[in-house]
Amino acid sequence: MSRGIARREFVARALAAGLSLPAISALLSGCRPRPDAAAVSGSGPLERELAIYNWSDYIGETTIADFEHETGVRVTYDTYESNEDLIAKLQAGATGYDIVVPSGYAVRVLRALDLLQPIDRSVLTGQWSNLDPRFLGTPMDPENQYSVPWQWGSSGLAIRTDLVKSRPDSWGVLLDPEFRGKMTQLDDMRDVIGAWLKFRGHSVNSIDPAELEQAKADAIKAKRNLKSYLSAPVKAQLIAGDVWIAHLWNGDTAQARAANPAIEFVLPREGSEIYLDSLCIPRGARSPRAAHAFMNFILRADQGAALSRRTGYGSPNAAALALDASILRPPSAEEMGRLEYQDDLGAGTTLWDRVWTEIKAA
Ligand code: SPD
Repeated sequence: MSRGIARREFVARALAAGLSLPAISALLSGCRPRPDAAAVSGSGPLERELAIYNWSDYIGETTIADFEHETGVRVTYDTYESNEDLIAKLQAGATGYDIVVPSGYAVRVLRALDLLQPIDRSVLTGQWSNLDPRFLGTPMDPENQYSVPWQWGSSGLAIRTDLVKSRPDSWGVLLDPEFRGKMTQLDDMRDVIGAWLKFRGHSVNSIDPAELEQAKADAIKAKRNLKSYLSAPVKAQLIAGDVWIAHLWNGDTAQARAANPAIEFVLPREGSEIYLDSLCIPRGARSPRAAHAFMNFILRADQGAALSRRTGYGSPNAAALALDASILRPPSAEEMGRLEYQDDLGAGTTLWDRVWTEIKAA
């Protein structure tokens, strides 16, 4: 673990010094030529097992069973609750996974840490054209050498509208003692500090010390009103009425709303983050061909549609959207104007880690 943190610190400093990602990767690998520097071939007989590590509540109802049935590959499936959990696990040397699902900025971090391997696009061509070009070639992976778009989403406020009559539309409601003990925020450094930065009109990627100090003060003030920091598992408490207002992702809110229609998602007027989570193959994956087969499988219109129907998140698969009108549509131009993609914080990571530690300890 300490080796992993040292690598991350090294990458942060090297980025701050202006080194490129390939140069940093070469330094990290001791300039030895990597045996797997090129994409691992995705063609050939499939391995018998596939290990997937994904966010919780982020898979179609029958996605895994359908894939196993069609391919004969047996899937093992583990979940996590934040990009930082995923990064820490891979940094600590976890090698058992063939597919992971980081958000855009985390793809960049994992690439800089040399923890991903390139994908073999030559085996994905049949379904690749299903993807909406808006979700391809993002700054996080301009050539999509490492990532296949999975789902997009945003964070905001999930509100029990039957219990909260005032229709709040600002992050500032979390500072209101009227709802003390009935509110939560995500257990996620980027999302919590990002929300408080937005509240003050700043970027979710700010590394300005004064702006971060203000975000910390707001977060600590709000913390007095919070029941806890809780991510996807907060849904059960919203449904039960133990939590009235939760800082939550839109898709998880839609899942809760399916059980209780009084739960509504509000995108705060000050703005928020938007993210694209993608399928990636970690270095050392034991089943790269099965991983590519899974990528191909999910690029199908029917499977892409079934995925979004269950998760409530947006699909980057245009063919899936054409198939099912009930799937979440991309944000409107007005909403997009209030949304911002998270980016790798580079040299600012250390400062953010410290601010988050201080918020948690307050
Ligand atoms: N339950 C699925 C949640 C997926 C969230 N992904 C990205 C969050 C980025 N802040």
